[in-house]
Amino acid sequence: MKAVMFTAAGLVAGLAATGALAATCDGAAGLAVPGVTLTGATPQPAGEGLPAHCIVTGEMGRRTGADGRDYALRFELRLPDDWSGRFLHQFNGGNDGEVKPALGMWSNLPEGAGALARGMAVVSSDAGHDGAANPEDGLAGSNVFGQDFEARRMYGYGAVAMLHPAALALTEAYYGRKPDFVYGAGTSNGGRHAMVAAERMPEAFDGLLAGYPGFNLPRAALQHALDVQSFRKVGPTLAESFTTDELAFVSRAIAAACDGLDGLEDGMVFDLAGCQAAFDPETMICAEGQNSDCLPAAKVAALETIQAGPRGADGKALYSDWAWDPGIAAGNWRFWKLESPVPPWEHKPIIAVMGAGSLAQVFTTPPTPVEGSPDKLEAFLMGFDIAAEAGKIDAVSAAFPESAMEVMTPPEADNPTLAGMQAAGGKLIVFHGQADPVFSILDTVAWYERLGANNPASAEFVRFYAIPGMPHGPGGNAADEADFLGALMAWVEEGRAPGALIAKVRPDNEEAAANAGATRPLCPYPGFATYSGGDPALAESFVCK
Ligand SMILES: [Ca+2]
Repeated sequence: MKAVMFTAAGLVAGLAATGALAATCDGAAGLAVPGVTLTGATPQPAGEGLPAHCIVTGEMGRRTGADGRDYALRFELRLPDDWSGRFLHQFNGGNDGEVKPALGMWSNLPEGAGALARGMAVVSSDAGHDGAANPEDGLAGSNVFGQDFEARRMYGYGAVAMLHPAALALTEAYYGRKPDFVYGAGTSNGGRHAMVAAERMPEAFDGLLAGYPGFNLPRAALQHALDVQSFRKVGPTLAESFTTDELAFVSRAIAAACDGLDGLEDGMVFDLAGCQAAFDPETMICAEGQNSDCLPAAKVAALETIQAGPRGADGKALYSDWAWDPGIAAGNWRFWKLESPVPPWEHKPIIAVMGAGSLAQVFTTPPTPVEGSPDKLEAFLMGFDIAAEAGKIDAVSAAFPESAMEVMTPPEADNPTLAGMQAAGGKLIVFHGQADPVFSILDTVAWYERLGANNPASAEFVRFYAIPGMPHGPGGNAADEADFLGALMAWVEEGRAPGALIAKVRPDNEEAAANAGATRPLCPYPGFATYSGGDPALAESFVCK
């Protein structure tokens, strides 16, 4: 049987003078790739900054799970009429479970810098489960798939491995030739997918982009239990444990100790390492009789416990510690730590239980079925004995032959070499917000430093950028918009290794209003931007130190 059939006559209209290959959607639904069932092919006219393209939809691997639920990997592949010859696998965030539009666009990228807008073919999938399926049993909805091992495995690494060759075969069949360059990119859980792919599928990608990656996701989920248990010691509810004003005070205290370390008091702390040494949280404790611009000792202690990260019975870190950064005042930080809406209760007063369903049902073995109501989810986290139960993220059973850590993380996450990627000639760019409340930038720093120690040549194919003030994704008082994808393309295609990238304060970011319009260099870690004189709004007034 032929692996790829090219069925539609006239599909390929011909090569344009530029080298771009033109094609149309006619007949795309007739493309045949083993294991793929196509469900549609819809032409999309040019508009909203996107070129005319064809949306091919389909699914793979339909099956009934061990839990009796139906599973399939659903995807969409967007194929521009004027194809640049590039392909991008879009890795999605959260719990997956949804075929996000295959635009290859993330809000850190400047307008027009997304993959489809650049003429790339882009594929996106739900990673093998339907998160919208509302289970009638009342269990935490988007995490229910975690009770089926194969669905966990697909979410962890199986879906990318299954879809990637099939999507490439469809792309080749559509255009009549293979892509010149193959990319993969994502943020959060999608950044995790990228880092997993760098180790598990190093030959499949010429370039990978990992934004604020949750590459130790099960460990990071332990933090949710620590957060809830610590916050509830200082408040009757999570949302009341710290007020917006109190977190703004913490932000000011951090800035007072750290902002000037980079030579300019602009609310952005570029000297990440210097700040961790310079800031003493206990200076925030109210003196006797003081009741403003300070915090009660118990609240400072709660923050210190949270920032230290979860610990085992032996006192050793189970995940990572967390960076002090003024971005702690960002709305996104509060959203993730203190006021997460949980569908379908998004209109109710809100509690932070975002990670509860995942820790219960996806990241521990055996899974613990938890009802999806906010109080049940919070109760699960309150009752989770971190020191005693953390081992469940490494546990296996007959029904779960690989642990959550094995399924979710890059195999060498604790001791990376990226030797496979090095041999294959791939490139990897990682970026992470210093105030990320979901995945600690210090975990990414530790990973990067270990990589550099294990494999000094990694400097030739891996770059890491820390973004001051940025929480989990764009936001905060941050210059968080930069063309990471363009930098990756220049590295892969022209051999131009990325140095400082110019980042912009996004005009719609009200939290960065004080720096509206400003640009800053993002320096390859461990370098950081330092003010060297001149207009403080301009990146050229900074050098990488
Ligand atoms: Ca500064």
